[in-house]
Amino acid sequence: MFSSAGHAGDVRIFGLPSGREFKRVPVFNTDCMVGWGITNESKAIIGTDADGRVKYNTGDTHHIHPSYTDGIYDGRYLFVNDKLNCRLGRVRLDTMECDRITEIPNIQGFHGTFPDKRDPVNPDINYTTRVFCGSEFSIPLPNFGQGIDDEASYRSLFSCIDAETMDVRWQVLIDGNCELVASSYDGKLAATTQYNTEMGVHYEDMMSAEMDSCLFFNIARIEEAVKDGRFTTYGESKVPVVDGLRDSNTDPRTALTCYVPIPKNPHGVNISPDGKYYACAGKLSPTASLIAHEKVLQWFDGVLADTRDAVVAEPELGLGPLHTAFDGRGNAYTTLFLDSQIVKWSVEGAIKFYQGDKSVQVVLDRLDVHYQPGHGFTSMGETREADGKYLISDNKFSKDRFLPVGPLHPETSQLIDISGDKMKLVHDNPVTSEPHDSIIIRRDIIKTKQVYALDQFPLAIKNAKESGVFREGKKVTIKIASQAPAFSLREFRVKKGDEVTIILTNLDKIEDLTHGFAIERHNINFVVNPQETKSVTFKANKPGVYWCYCTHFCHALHMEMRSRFIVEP
Ligand code: RUQ
Ligand code: CUA
Ligand code: CA
Repeated sequence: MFSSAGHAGDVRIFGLPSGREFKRVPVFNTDCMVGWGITNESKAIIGTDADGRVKYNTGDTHHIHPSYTDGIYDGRYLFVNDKLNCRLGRVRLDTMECDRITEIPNIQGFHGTFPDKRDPVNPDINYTTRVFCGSEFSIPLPNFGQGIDDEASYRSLFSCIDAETMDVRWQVLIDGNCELVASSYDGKLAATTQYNTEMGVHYEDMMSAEMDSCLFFNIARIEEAVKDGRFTTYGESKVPVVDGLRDSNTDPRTALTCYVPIPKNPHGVNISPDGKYYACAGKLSPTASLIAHEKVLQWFDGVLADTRDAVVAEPELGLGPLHTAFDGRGNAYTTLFLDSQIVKWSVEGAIKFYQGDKSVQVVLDRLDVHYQPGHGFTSMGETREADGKYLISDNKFSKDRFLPVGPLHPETSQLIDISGDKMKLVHDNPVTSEPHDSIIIRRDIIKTKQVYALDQFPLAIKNAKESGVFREGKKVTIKIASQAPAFSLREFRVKKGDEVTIILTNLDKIEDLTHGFAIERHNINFVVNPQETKSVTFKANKPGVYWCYCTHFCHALHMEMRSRFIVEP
């Protein structure tokens, strides 16, 4: 299970069904355990300001989704959003490390995100090449201080990022905002729920309407429009922005967007594993709205007159529906935040009921969870191979459930067996705040590298004999190797005022033999895994002797694994 860790800014990896946490992968946070935000290599990924400082060292990760091939996770990448600083991060699944971060222009509140599953026109591209990103908060465009009081002109954009280059490909100007995002299995559509079709700037305004929308994007047409030059740009951004506003898209046969009305301040949108339906949870409405993919396509073909007719069911489920998951056997599981429940319902049953057959049983089971679930998700549930084994309810509150640990409580992750007719709670465990959203991947899909290759790193030294102190004016480069239980240099000297770059290569080849490197009173702390190379750059300002030591327990002589860093006055 891979979780986005909310405002902790990282990604977490858990084993199932135990719920044991294996690893945290820093992405938008600073992590002194591995040196994320400290080493030059991680800073280059995170992005730096003109002074070489990390531009943002906080983040808020809400959603995490892997790349797909043929509608199934392919083990290449995980994509994770940062709502706080509008960035998309990418984690490589072979090393489980973040390798790219892209900041998206023209938006605030980047919330929902979802990779596409195939190309809408080219049948050979049956894998993820785009990542869709919704923006929840509307702002003046461009946002340079003009138009602050012209609240009616605030806008949100829907963005598309290239999954490989991580460049922002295009954006769509829309009415309303974006909440959660989903992508279709045929690659033709992306969807986003909208809770603020009122385009309110004030809290009350956002809840004034009985109906909001699920908004659909016609990907092929949007990319045609970009190719034909039918776009604008804002401010310094070069990203093409096409017009997806309601009034500009009234002719279905040319429309880029389709607004399907649903009640009220909807939250999650999740597509069923057969690719047929989008389930939108009503949040302020006790319903889920089921929208048929085929019907939305019919509207774009000019065959379906009224967009509301794309809704094929709207079962009443309970209070505060947030997210829906599927078991691959025709059942849906919706989290009810206010009722603290998971409700299991039949998709076909709900459709029949909506068509007028009031004898069908729509709701099949309810299970209390503890307490207030946000996301619920099933094993392989967001793929064509939803296996119907497990559902996890990630609950926002644990209250009295665990040993008290002070005012900040852990949250509760509850494992539910969904293989039978009735849901069965089989395990629960505390989780450090805040696992926001997660996905469960079958373990045979994930193939990791356990040891790096030395030549992956251009700065690597191949041999301890290459280590030394190399001076160029006031710039000093120190090349060191670590090999248990010693660093290749016992001491290294620089002068006050030097700009020092330390390049450390771990020459140990054995799996799991990680070394750390920290310098007393210099705020430097990072690890190098077997055959890995990392570097740090800093100013030597304080004359004196400073011990550098290995922080990662590596050997019986781990304590002795240290060197002197000497700054001469
Ligand atoms: S949203 S708890 Cu940020 Cu994932 Cu629904
Ligand atoms: Cu090397 Cu501890
Ligand atoms: Ca609303």
